[in-house]
Amino acid sequence: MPSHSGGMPVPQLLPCRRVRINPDVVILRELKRVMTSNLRERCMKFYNSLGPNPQVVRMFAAEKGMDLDTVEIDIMAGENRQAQYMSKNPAGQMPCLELDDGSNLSEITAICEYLDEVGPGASLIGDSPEQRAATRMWTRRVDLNICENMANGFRYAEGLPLFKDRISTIPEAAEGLKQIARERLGWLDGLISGREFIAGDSVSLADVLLFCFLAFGKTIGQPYDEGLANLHAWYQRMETRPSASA
Ligand SMILES: N[C@@H](CCC(=O)N[C@@H](CS)C(=O)NCC(=O)O)C(=O)O
Repeated sequence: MPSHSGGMPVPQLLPCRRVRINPDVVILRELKRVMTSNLRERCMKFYNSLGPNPQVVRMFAAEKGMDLDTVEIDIMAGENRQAQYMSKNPAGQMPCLELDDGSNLSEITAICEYLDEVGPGASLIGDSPEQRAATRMWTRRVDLNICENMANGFRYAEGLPLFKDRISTIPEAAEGLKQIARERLGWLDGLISGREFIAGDSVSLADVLLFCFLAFGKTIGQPYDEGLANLHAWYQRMETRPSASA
């Protein structure tokens, strides 16, 4: 065996022997993880509909290389507000992920975190506590400052005919909410200067979330300002990803 010690005495590895990992065990463990994730993928049922929220999960799953079994729900006809669907998601909102044990998960960031853990492929949340915390910080910034304001701006204005009998609406708040979303996009534009992705060096949940809402914004009279150079370049990069059409 060649020595890499440069003539120095090789230290005894005795204490480490107890934790040394057998490569066969590692391979078996990885095989088990992949097989389990494939099984989960097969059994899970994704309740899908129109709108940016389900799109976030579809795009996230596509980034992970997951193909979800999908059930379509007609939100225009209010199917999501009827007892059968509300027994899965009492908020009456789309989407929802039925797990293989029959339980249901809603709220898109929670669904994406779940898929990240059980699915194959690289993590879009992070591989270390620091990366995961950074992704969650940026995701929450994007969600609370931009997506939520855009969504409520829509629900209280263009979406009012659909939402007025479903939720409490505040039509007089619509323009202000849209204005806040625009301001926060300007703030984000400065923060992502020199970055390829919002939360770090690789694509994350924060990117998927914002991309889907900005794409939606273009269709509902809330296009982002293409003069925000960093944001616009980032959006154009995101648009070229195969997952963007999921
Ligand atoms: N906070 C929810 C938001 C879900 C949401 O607003 N979904 C929209 C579709 S994009 C919806 O269900 N709209 C129809 C309705 O509320 O009746 C989540 O994270 O899943």
